[in-house]
Amino acid sequence: MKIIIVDIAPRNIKTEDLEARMTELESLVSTYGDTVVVKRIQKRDTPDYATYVGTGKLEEMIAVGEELGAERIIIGNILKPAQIYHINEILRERKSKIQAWDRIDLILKIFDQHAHSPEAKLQIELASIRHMGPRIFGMGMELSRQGWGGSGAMRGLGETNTEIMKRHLRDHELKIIEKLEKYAKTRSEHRKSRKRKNLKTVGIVGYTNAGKSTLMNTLTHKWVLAEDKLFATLGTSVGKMTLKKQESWEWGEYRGQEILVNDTIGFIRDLPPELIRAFSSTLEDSIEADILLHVVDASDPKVIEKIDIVDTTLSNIGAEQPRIYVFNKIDNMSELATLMMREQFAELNPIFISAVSKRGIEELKERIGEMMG
Ligand SMILES: Nc1nc2c(ncn2[C@@H]2O[C@H](COP(=O)(O)OP(=O)(O)OP(=O)(O)O)[C@@H](O)[C@H]2O)c(=O)[nH]1
Ligand SMILES: [Mg+2]
Repeated sequence: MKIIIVDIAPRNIKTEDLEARMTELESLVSTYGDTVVVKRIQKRDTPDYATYVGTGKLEEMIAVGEELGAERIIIGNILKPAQIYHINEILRERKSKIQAWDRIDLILKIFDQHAHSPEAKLQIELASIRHMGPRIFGMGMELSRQGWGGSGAMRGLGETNTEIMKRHLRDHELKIIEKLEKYAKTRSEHRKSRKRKNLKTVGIVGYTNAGKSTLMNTLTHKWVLAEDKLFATLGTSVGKMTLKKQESWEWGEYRGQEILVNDTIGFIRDLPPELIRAFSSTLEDSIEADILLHVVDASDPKVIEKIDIVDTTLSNIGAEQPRIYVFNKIDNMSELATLMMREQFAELNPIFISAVSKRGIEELKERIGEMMG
């Protein structure tokens, strides 16, 4: 499908930041299997109250998009319910076949496309209800404000329908939460039983596309899907790794120790907290791991920002255990660039690896062994 993407940016934004944001939005679009045909950024410091992007700009883009056969316009941020409503109104009035999504709609669709387990599907359904719900309530307000449905008795009808829809959504949400709680319970029982067996666990976390699943495969010789897509992983998978037998007596008691490794969903900037919370049972496995490997794509120009987003998300979901910063994809970088990064990020004490070429993997395993000890 052909897509229009549009966003606004403050007038003083750095060009590289702007490019990184648009590139990420484009990657999301192509991950979903679509193609960007029109791409625009409007420089303005505050979003338009009614349509986020200025209405004139919006109409102009829609016209260009229509000529090119676009079928969807995606706004690169989370919109207020009234804004998405107004944009869709404009499209309806034009009898356009274009449909409007915001960035969260797109992320949820990708989640949906990649979710395989019943648990992941439920989590996405919950997240969608939380994202879409306010739009329905917002629309109800809009309807009654504009006096749609006539006057008197009919006016009340619009509001009553909203009430019914609200209640229906809430009931549905509760049912999903109940089902998810069962999965969460099973997970917690599994964790307890692992604890009884004294099995230690490592959780792999990081920004989407950092190479978490590739690292999981390298460490555990498992075959988890790893690909150049955002949110390739949505569920969790567990594998076992064995720490190499070491001559060193210092951590000799962990000789040949088996450790469980957990791979899970990645993070991305600007995810609303209620959406992250929908994935809590999946994320709990990581939160409860003995240590975390925070995988970073070291070859990414936005590395600092992405580390910060992941660390902030982790602290928001209550993950506090010791972590190892794993700077991945060094095969993509020059020796000099890696050396400079070592200095720049010295206080994080990172380990530099390539999950693909397997450079640095032994050092990583040693560090894991030391930390488990
Ligand atoms: N050059 C290079 N590419 C890598 C390395 N590790 C992973 N990749 C590539 O990066 C892309 C993403 O890898 P994944 O392992 O799927 O990343 P992920 O963090 O699990 O991503 P999501 O599950 O989508 O959040 C794939 O195309 C990998 O082949 C590495 O060490 N070097
Ligand atoms: Mg993955």
